[in-house]
Amino acid sequence: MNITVPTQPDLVPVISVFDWIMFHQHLGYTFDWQLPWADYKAGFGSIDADFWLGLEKLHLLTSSQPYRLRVELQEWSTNLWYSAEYWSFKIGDELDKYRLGVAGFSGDAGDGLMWEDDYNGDGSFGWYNHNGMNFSTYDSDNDEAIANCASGRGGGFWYNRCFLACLMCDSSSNSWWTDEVSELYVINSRMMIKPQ
Ligand SMILES: [Ca+2]
Repeated sequence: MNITVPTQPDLVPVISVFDWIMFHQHLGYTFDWQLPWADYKAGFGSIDADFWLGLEKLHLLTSSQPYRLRVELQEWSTNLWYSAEYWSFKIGDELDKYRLGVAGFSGDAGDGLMWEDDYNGDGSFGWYNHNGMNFSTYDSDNDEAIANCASGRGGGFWYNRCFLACLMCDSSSNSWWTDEVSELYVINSRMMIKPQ
């Protein structure tokens, strides 16, 4: 199907499933997600393979009306699929480094994007909370760490200091870790949005 993105002249081809518009697809570990800011902004890949719709389109869509987020993940060792949904999903503009805003979690994958706990047991509360984080790429460091989180992980994401979830990373970092479910190493994933 094709969708209209506010202020954009051309129809945008996407895959939709039950009115969920797929904006991310990560299949296996062959695609190189280590791409620059300009590519994550504009989008890349193919809708029937590894795919990223683009941060600017996500911003324009999610600022035009309220959207939900659905994340589907396949764990590499068990091949089991898990899902996470957020009732609210909004992406800021480029001046705000396409900041991630999610709320209202449900699903059996666990809440990988809003991690508030002290994962290391050393007072590092909130270091891995992706909600409210800027987007970062290897050439645009907007994360909360001294180093550039994207440089060593193989792709862009809404890194904090740095991450327990990344769905655009290489095989060693592509993951969705939560405190509700055991650590998921992700081989295949999709992210989708749908109007509320
Ligand atoms: Ca940094």
